[in-house]
Amino acid sequence: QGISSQSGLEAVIRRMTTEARVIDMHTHLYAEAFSEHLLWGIDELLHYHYLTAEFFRHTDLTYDEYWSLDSASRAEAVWQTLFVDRSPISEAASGVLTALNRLGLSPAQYGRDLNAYRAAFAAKSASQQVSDVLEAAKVQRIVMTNDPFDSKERTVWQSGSGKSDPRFDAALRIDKLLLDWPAAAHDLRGQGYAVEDDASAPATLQEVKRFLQDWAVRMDALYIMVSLPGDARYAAGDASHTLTVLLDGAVIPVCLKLGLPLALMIGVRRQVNPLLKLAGDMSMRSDLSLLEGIAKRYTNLELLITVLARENQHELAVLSRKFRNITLFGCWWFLHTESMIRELTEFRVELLGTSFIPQHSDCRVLEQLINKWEYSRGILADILIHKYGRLLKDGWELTEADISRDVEAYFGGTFLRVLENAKRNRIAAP
Ligand code: REL
Ligand code: ZN
Repeated sequence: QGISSQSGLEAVIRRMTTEARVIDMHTHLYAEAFSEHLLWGIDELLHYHYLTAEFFRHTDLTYDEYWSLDSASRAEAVWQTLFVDRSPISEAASGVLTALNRLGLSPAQYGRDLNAYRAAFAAKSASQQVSDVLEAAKVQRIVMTNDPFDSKERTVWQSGSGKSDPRFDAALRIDKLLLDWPAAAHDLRGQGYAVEDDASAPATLQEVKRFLQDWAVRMDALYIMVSLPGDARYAAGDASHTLTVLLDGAVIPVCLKLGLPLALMIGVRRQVNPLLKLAGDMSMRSDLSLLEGIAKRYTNLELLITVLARENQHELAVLSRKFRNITLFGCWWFLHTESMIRELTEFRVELLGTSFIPQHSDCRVLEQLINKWEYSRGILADILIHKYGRLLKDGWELTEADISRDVEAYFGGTFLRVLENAKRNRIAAP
């Protein structure tokens, strides 16, 4: 159906962006089979690490006092400090209210009594909540973060129940392998892989490949992922540089052999304040020559890339124009705020059209899917209304089918295409 007016255009874009069923290509959510890995409910929402950091800006508690509290008392402390004693206007705090409201727990009705919300959550089972939240957030598939160095997670995979819920896909996460080789080597030996301390030994690289391949296949992983500090380097030809040796000698060959993209999340500075635990990580500017070096050398390797520093965003969008094997994704972590999503998405559309993945949620608590996706849909809609509006003004005939195709690409199609490209590029590797 043709679209002839700006108001008609606006209505179509709002409807389509609101209704599109999303593939969330990076989260820290888990299927029920992973039991305690799946975080959900009001208490988890409240002591999410984004809110922990905000809580400490106000509380008089010491770090030790807070960490010695049990989960329920932490949630109460955060609720009192950020929601009762002050207004929850930060992105992370207001998001909790959006999620509650969309789940039918309107603060207008439930007020400021935490126990009222708790009572409503207590009536739910995990499996019911997974279904209800996916429905409310209109998310069709979720990609987990699956760590073969986590012994509890390994047990789930080894028991064969890791793939029991088709709504959850796996991603093989290998931070420990690439960033802490001595500890990873120790772990690998424990898992039956004969690796030496010298990562560059050919027999060791062979075993690392076997490890990666075993896990990627067991998990049926959609991609292999690592998050890197901003100063990580790619030092082609330097046999003493462990990160490069492992990438060239094991990780990238396995990606190419199995037809899997390599996902790099670049620009995290871990544990700037260790007293904050999980909330203690920070962003840092990245040297994107690592990405350039890899993209240039491995033209058949599909790269899914996000960077954490605002300062690197424009550069990454431009670099993506230079390498068809780079697909930029998401507004990560401290960039997952209304103003940053707007800024980043606008110039990404301008520089990359529909050839990028505007958002992933990075949720750690199930219900966050609702608020994180709602904001992103709305902002993308605002931007598209403006961009398509220009086309309309210039006489370009637009149909609902055009818009539906593009919206689908943004909410999952482009990601699936990257997966297909990677499969097509598969090469016979030793
Ligand atoms: O996957 C990652 O490395 C990060 O997204 C996480 O470490 C981070 O804590 C996450 O909660 C951010 O949104
Ligand atoms: Zn993450």
